[in-house]
Amino acid sequence: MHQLKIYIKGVTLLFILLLSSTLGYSQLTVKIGDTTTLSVNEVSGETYVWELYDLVDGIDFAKTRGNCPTEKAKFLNGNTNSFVVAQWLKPGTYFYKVTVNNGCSNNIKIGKVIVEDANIANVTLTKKANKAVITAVDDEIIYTLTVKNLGEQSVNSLVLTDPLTNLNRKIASIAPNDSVVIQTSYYVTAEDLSRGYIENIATLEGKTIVNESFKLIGEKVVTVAFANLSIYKTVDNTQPIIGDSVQFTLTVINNGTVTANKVKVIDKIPSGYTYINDDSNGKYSLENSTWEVGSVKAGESKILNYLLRVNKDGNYVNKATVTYNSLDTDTIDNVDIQATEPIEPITVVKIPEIFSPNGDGIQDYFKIQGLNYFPNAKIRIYNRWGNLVYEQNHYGNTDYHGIEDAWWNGFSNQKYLFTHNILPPATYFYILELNESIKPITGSIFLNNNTEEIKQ
Ligand SMILES: [Ca+2]
Ligand SMILES: [Ca+2]
Repeated sequence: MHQLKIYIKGVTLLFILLLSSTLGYSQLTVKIGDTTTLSVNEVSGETYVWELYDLVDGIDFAKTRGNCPTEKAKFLNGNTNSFVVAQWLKPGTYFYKVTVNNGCSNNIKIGKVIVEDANIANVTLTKKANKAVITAVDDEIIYTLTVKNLGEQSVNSLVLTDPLTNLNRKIASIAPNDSVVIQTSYYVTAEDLSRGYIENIATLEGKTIVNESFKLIGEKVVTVAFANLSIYKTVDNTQPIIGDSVQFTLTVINNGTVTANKVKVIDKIPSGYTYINDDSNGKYSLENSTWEVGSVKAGESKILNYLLRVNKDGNYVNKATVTYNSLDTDTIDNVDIQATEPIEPITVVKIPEIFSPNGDGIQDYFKIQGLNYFPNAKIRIYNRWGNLVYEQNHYGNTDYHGIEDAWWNGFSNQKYLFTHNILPPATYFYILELNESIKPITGSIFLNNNTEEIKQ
């Protein structure tokens, strides 16, 4: 027979306990969520009944059945063995009692358990996106979801859902101070672009070790931004000579705040020109009339030069349009037009009818105005009997021949006619080829050494 005093909430209770010498009194301090194995020595033929109490004021343990609700504390694997596993679900002071029956009499043992509060459900869910801004349909956003257990107990039966990315992931358990990282991705749609943002909400649902449900929201908003491309088209000569070449220059500029990807310029060469070459290293496709520019960062510009021959007729208005794989904030500047007004060669080439190679500084050479447009011009000059007296490639090209020798000075340069004298005054006949694509110009030039007779 033992007398035991147990102090609860300042009230002294006196119990008369009937205990065998093998059973003793004990006191435990545990944390909420903990499980505790309780046991007595097992003796063959004995039966055991364990009970839990949370209200003990004035009760007689020997006569009162366990009164603890299961939401506060419970046995996990039954209560009729020599050992049991108790789980403590709410803070407070509890008692357990085991009644041992040896076939003749009951012996009971009482124990006290103080359950302290603990941080059991400190779970966080964070969501990050690999980009803050998306710019185009099919952009991929990778979301990283991190679930952390900052509490002191495991959390269990977690379900993480992220409807936008079709994520539905079960996580069995996360131990204290542990975390789980899950990545999920999403491809941008046209609807997202027109909305201007993408809001992605993930939800984490789970249970604490004491079976309390919790729910967390992880949110991430990605905004939409568009590039602003513009194109400028220039030409090095707005009044080219037919048959000559002109260089067009395309400049694409991104005036937006984000990179434009898959930038393309459509530039169909109109019928008034024939393509010669370009400096894009193959990025301009004549067949598709397309310059594949690629990516253009904010503030960046890309340039293409291409050379065209001016045809005798056709459309000389040359248009270029720039696009990329998303919307442009301002499409007015995405098109530019550049035209030329080609000139007939004959209108720039002015051929005199007379020259006087007498060294007086006036009309001493057979100079042809406008030949600077035709650096590859060829001339052949014949006398009245059809004999070739002078022939020159790059005629009038002072860069090629120098000032002295660029023009005919009245001497023959044909060996069989070579003399130290100027050819006799007469009418000579020329054939002038400006370039390969223009019909040769024929005419006559009067060589006159008599200054008096030269009329301006
Ligand atoms: Ca634009
Ligand atoms: Ca002269």
